[in-house]
Amino acid sequence: MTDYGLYVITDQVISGGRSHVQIAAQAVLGGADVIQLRDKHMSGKEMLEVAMAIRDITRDAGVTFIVNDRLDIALLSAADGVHLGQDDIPLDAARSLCPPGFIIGISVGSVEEAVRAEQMGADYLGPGPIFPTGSKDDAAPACGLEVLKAMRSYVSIPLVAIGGIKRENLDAVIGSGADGVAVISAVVAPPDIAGACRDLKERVEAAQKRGSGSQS
Ligand code: TZP
Ligand code: MG
Repeated sequence: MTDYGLYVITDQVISGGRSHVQIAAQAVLGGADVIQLRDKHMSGKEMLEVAMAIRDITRDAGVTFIVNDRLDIALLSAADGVHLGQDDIPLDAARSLCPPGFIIGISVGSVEEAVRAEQMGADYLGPGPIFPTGSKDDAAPACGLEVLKAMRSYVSIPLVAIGGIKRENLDAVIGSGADGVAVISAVVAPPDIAGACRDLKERVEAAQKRGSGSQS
């Protein structure tokens, strides 16, 4: 059973010069449960090297490793899974290339998308953006906590909420049915990435004790 509590997405644009690998290493130190490598600009060659380095770090620490968009890079680096958006390779096509147990996560912005992705066999969903975000160029308008709550009532696979999540609103996100929170700026922007992760992880765990997600 994969723990999605604190799901950290790497981003070299807002990291103050720190690389994907450095971000991942710090996030693992700070207790992240999942690391997602996300880069919209890197060459395949460079991304595979980075993915392999993050695979080593996460494997040693027992942390789940997911690659955004690039199923080829995920498979070649022996990542645990891939995260796909609504406009990426369709889930069934992706699944046909994956080994057993490979994780496929899907971004969803509505209850309809969430139900469809679950029916097609997604392992977890990334509902969002929950709040406004500056970390995704083409982000849809924020869907808010009400949509998250509605998704929770319609699907039973893990929900890893994303978009504008930080220490101040994290309790409400978990309290609305999320099993975990996916964050970029809340941990990648601060000078102390490991410290920011520790703080968020503590809060996720406390909120999980109070609220309830899918429990899966
Ligand atoms: N998908 C939906 S919102 C988002 C992505 C990749 C960006 C999340 O970044 P932040 O800084 O945690 O709002
Ligand atoms: Mg994508």
